[in-house]
Amino acid sequence: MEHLLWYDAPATDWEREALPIGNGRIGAMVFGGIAAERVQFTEKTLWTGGPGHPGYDHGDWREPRPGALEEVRRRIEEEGFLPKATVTELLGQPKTGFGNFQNYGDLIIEFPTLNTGVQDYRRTLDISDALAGVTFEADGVRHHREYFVSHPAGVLVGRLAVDRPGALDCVLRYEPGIDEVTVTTEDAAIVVHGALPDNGLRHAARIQVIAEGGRVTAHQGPGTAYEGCLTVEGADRIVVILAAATDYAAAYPAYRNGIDPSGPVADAVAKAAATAYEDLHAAHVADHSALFDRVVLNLGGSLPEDVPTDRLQAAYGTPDSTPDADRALEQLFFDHGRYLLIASSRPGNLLPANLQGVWNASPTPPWSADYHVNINLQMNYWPAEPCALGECAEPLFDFIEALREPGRVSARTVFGTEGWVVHNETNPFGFTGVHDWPDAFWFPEAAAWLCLHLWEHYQFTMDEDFLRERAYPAMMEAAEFWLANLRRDPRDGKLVANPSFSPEQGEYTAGGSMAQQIVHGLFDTAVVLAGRYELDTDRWDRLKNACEDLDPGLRVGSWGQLQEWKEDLDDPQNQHRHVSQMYALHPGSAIDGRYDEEFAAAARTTLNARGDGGTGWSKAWKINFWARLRDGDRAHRLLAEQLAGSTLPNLFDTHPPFQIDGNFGATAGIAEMLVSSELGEIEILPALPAAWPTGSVSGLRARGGVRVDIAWADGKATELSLTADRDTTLRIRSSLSDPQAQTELEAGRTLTWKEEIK
Ligand code: FUC
Repeated sequence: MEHLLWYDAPATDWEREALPIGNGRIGAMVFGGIAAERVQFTEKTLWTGGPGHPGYDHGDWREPRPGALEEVRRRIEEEGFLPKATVTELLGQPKTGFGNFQNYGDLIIEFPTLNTGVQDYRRTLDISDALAGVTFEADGVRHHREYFVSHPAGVLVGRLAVDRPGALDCVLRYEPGIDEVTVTTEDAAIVVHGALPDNGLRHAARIQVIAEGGRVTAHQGPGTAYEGCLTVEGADRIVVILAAATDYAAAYPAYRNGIDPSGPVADAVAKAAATAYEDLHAAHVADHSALFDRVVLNLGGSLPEDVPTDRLQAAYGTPDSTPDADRALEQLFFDHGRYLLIASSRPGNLLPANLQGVWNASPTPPWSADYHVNINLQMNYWPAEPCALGECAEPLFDFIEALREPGRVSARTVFGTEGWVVHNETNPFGFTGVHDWPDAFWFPEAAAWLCLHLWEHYQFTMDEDFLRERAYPAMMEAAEFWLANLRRDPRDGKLVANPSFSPEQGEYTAGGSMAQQIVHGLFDTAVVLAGRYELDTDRWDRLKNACEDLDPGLRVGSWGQLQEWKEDLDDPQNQHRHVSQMYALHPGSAIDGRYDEEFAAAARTTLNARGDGGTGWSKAWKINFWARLRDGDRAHRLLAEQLAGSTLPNLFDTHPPFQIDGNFGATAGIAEMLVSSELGEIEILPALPAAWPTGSVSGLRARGGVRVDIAWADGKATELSLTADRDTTLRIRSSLSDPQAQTELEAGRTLTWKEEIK
């Protein structure tokens, strides 16, 4: 029950009501319609744009622009800043062939005889088993439908059953979400294939029906009443298997694997169709719950049995709710974020979770449902490590790897230097260059920021092979880019990024705070790694020297704020959603919310000025900020703002529109309120709000490769257990342990502290 989203009516609205299922690659939204079921689906690599689209250029300058970058740099040095429009004209160019994530289409299941006497309707999503369900009674017959997308089997599976033998009659058809699709039938399957007109990406899908009792007929066209449909008559139950794939490959420059996807799709369907439904089901549930069950959170609430999730969410924080129900919804929201990550990002996926995870019903979704890397893609992966879902971040690591080659070309073309780069947003086809939207296109710091996710993975797992083989090369190449591109600031001789642009704010300057903080974070880590691997002492020296001369991007301004720019230009009235100068507090760690009093105070001033509003993802970020500032009540207030004002009835985060980063950011924020693990110290309940006096959490992960289990009552920890993967020594900050002592943890052995019973 505590992991159940449920509703008492079918969904009519894709964004607000339909319920998401997915295996990271195939995403589907279940509507639960009575006389017409709609299962809208897509495949993560089904994208327009890229090679195949005429004139695709990766965002790299089509013509050389000798002196353009130098002119921008020089004028910023001379004039202090340059207007957005000027820089865009000098350095930007219109996007060509960036593309959009596509909607593959709908599986529609019509029930011609089903339209009267419906009662007892329920539509559910069990996030602990990753099962969507629909049950109701019609004309005395009980209907039960169940859907999941299996990661082990690589297919979507549906089972539709009735409790009166032979009472199931339906028509299944496919409605394309893309153009120029060929739809035929064979045996008991709808067979779909084609190539996107935009870029020639080949795609294939297959929908097979296996009936128990009754008869399945595959209708051929053209001209027949059910052209391209499957009809089922007099069945007891049917199982539907759906597979989809494209010939996309995450490999520059062709981005195609050369394999007709119809073959693999037919194989996957045949294999699943030869497996008993119960076995598919059991393998799916085991696979999902092995990840989902790693973390168990209890905030002391319980879901009221008779209140559906949409009403629970609508009542949240109002007199129509109760503290008990509010706590239960907060807990559900945390778990739902973990569910969404498992459903939208699994190892081997070729692409990470995009702005909508793996769910999309439009040929032109907002922001293309792309990979914005000025915060959004990074936020998607904030919960991965603390919530023990490190392997769900594999597609992100693969994506970073795949960006290096095109990113190298962009570094050479736009900057004339070594290293790799990616700007404000990217696509599956290595769009690492620039475009020309003045408010947001220039953000070469994104590569460095992405690399810090590799470092985070190491910190949480202490996986030395990963660090040496995957993190180190990508980070060093990003560091090379910055070694070649930092400029000495004539104002004070420090090294700065020039031009730099604080996401969606102001004009172009040199040494904007976020740029400096990100590069600083990268260099700090790169120095340690270069020293450790001793592969290149020259580079080590250059990095050490640059680190010393680098402007850290941390300044307190005239009204006590954390400055967004090197000059004191901040407007106290600015309430914009991007609070980029706070990177050092979160996700960076240059500002420690406990010890760096001056900067922590400035961060508070800035956050107070920006206010508690914003888009969904902005509120989610602010939960994390306040957690790092050790203000649990304020973090909780932001969570409440997000749940009440930026959450849809199906619990999708809304920017608006639906944007999944806010779901992930909030889940990460809740974890951050419960366990912090920066600077070699694990702090227990660093930002516990008064609203959560009693509770427990188990299975959260801390840096150093440590599992953390906590129980608390009256706002204080009553029991704490730590289990390290490897021998390690840490400082533990909790009311149960001596904060000054270093604690030795032995690999695999659990150390437990308990409140003394007086
Ligand atoms: C950034 C944000 C917008 C939106 C977009 C996808 O540019 O400023 O709010 O989240 O990414």
